[in-house]
Amino acid sequence: SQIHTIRDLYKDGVIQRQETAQFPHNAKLLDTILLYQGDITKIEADAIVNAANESLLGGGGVDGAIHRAAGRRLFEECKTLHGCDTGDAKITKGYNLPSKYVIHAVGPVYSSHSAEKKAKLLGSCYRTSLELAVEHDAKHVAFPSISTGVYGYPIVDATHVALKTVRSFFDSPNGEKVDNVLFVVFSDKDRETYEKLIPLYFPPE
Ligand code: AR6
Repeated sequence: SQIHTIRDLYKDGVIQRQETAQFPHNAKLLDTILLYQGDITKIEADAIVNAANESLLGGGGVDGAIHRAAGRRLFEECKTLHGCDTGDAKITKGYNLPSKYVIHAVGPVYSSHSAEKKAKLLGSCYRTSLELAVEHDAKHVAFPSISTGVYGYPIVDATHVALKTVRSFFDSPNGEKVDNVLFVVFSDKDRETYEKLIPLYFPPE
């Protein structure tokens, strides 16, 4: 498998770039969290999460890449949603993407909120996205690092929030309805951050 599980992290810690990635089947506990370095639009999951803005009408970064890869029909469906509040998420079909759904989550602009408020809003993006995944029976969900690009959230702080929120989701009653969460990172620095922090929230047995 080209996807790296926590078990792999403990083995060698080396993540290779791959053009496409697929979720492995029959995930066990340690395989619930996966890390992948590359382009999220190439991932075949049930749902990929988009780091969108309140308009839901596209932009740069991962949002631009997702809209380009999904095609015009994604934009047309997004127009019918009438935007989305920060900290919330809305779901669409995936159109030309390998994934069935796109969950459009709106992360906080780092400079616009108090420390406590922005962490709450970012956590809410992850939690709401996972609840939407459950409602649509999406069992394999891929997240980019929301808010850490244009929106300026420092990667270490944002990764703590992401991992803490996903961990509490897996510990909640709905947790068993999602098989895997794949964190998709672009840069080496982001990958190293996730490699370092994942074991804090998902320790080996
Ligand atoms: N696959 C995976 N990750 C990516 C990709 C990709 N194809 N492209 C970029 N990233 P950003 P934000 C990483 O700026 O901070 C947009 O204009 C990127 O390196 O995309 O939440 C929206 O419309 C970074 O680590 O999202 C909003 O206006 C991470 O994805 C605004 O930017 C998130 O960076 C949202 O800003």
